[in-house]
Amino acid sequence: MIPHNQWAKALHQSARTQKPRDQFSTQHNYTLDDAYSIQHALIQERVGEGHSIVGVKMGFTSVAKMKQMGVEDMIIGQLTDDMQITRNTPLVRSKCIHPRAEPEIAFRLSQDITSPLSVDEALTVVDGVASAIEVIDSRYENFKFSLEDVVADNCSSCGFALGPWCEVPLGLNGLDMIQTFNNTIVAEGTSDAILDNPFEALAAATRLAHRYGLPLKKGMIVLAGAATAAHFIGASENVAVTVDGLGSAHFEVV
Ligand code: OOG
Ligand code: MG
Repeated sequence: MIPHNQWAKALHQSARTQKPRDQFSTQHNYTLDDAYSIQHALIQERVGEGHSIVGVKMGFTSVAKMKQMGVEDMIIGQLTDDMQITRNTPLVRSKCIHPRAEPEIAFRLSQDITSPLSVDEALTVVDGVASAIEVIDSRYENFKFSLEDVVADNCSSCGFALGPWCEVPLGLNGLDMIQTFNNTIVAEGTSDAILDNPFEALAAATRLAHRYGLPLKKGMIVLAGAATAAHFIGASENVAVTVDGLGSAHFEVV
């Protein structure tokens, strides 16, 4: 029997004390269903602190990310309100272990979603699209994990910043995505890197959310997954992501 709650508390403690821990998979065999149960308990730790769930994030939707992390399946994690990085709430480097930033696209849901959607259907349940930066910060030593380990750890979620919400375009193909640290380019890619079409990531999010019982409600955010490999964040950096036609997301590291 895998002690889901105990592992969730351990992961939460690692995040709150900035102390990375050993992977569970090196000592134990556990399933993806176990991993999503642990993730659920981990999110309940945050909810217990007074935070609320504001969306989901897809992971490993690009070949660049799968290669960087040595993992080959799509995953889904959850976003809580305290993860949002804004002008007034910058990323505090000392509250992270080994944070990395990656360029993403965000969707805002126009309605509650209760069943898996096709790509064509997914296009109709969104009322805003934005450039986004995701900050990931694995709670495992050296950012090393199995598929189950990373799912249990809420897919390395740490923070996210959004650009301005834009009207939903007819398509999101062929958009250049550029990430800079202090105005120097650190990663460049295109939106096609995200499953050939970022709306595919949204459709996949509806499938995985349904499969694992994650809420998708009107007004929630869906991050489509990074278009390029992620980059380590140092001290005092200004991080920005620009997506062609969608403007920029940015934040300060303090
Ligand atoms: C897991 C999270 C992956 C993405 O955009 O592909 C992810 C990790 O790389 O630690 O967020
Ligand atoms: Mg990501």
